[in-house]
Amino acid sequence: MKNILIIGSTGQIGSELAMHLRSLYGNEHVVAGYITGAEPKGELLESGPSAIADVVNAQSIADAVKKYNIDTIYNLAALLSVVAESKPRLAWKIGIDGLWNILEIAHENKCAVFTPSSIGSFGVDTPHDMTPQDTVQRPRTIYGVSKVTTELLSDWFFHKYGVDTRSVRFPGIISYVTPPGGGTTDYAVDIYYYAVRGERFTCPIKAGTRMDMMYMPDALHAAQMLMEADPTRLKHRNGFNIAAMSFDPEMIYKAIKAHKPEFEMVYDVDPLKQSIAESWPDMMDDTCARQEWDWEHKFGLEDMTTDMLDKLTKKLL
Ligand code: AKB
Repeated sequence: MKNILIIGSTGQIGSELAMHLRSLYGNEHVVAGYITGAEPKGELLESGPSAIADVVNAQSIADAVKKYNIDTIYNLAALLSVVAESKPRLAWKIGIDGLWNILEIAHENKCAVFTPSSIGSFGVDTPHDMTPQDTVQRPRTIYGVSKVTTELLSDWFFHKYGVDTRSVRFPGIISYVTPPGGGTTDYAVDIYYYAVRGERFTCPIKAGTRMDMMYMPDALHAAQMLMEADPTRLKHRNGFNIAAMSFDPEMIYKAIKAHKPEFEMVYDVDPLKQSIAESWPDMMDDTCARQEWDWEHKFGLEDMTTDMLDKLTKKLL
């Protein structure tokens, strides 16, 4: 039986991944790791164990791993792209020094480790259309630099010490549960909140700027599927391109307007977000994930929009 530690369990992905994995492996087998000031609450707190697991405090992670006999770590600690640009040293400390701590503990305790990479690991020189699995990765953001390093360091621990490291390059993740904070793709979450509240949305990304996006249930499924994949089939490890949908602001606006004809969107482009968005793929080629571990997405823009509007209406109104 798996015993899982989720680092960053109160964040955007962590909070839902913890509940998803608890429903699959049993509540007592999934420990919600948190840092002081971001303690689990409500269902996450009540449904299973939780422990302090701060990536910059290696001892706290080692203690949680030993106490709960952990064999799998999902490492979701990171600053997102926009906020990382204003706090580059902190982004590195959490993303890379923190990852090093986790990988050493994983080596000592024979744990498998999932650490997400991102579309942010690509840059302006990368082919943007059907971005290949193996291609140029020369990002110019600190977020991107740390994601490329995440992939390489995870590979190194696998080749050097046999640590079972795996990762995916997540697109922008859209969910109605825990809002993201400080990302370039956040607009694609925010727009639904404005639509449901009946407010006009000001979009910080230019019309025509496409990025890969994914609905949260697919993202959770991808992480779990990859960690369960047969290792003998994996030609790649860190990190797999995974894709579900690609759209620009006009396309998501139209998808929402089909449900809410009165909804309005205007533009006030944020130069930092725009330059980051333009450096990222329009659409990744995820053939390797589909071939090596049978990755399949379920949600496209239309069905995600129907579900988001429905769930957010219940949540907000
Ligand atoms: C961000 O926008 O920073 C993240 C990402 C795509 O990695 N959502």
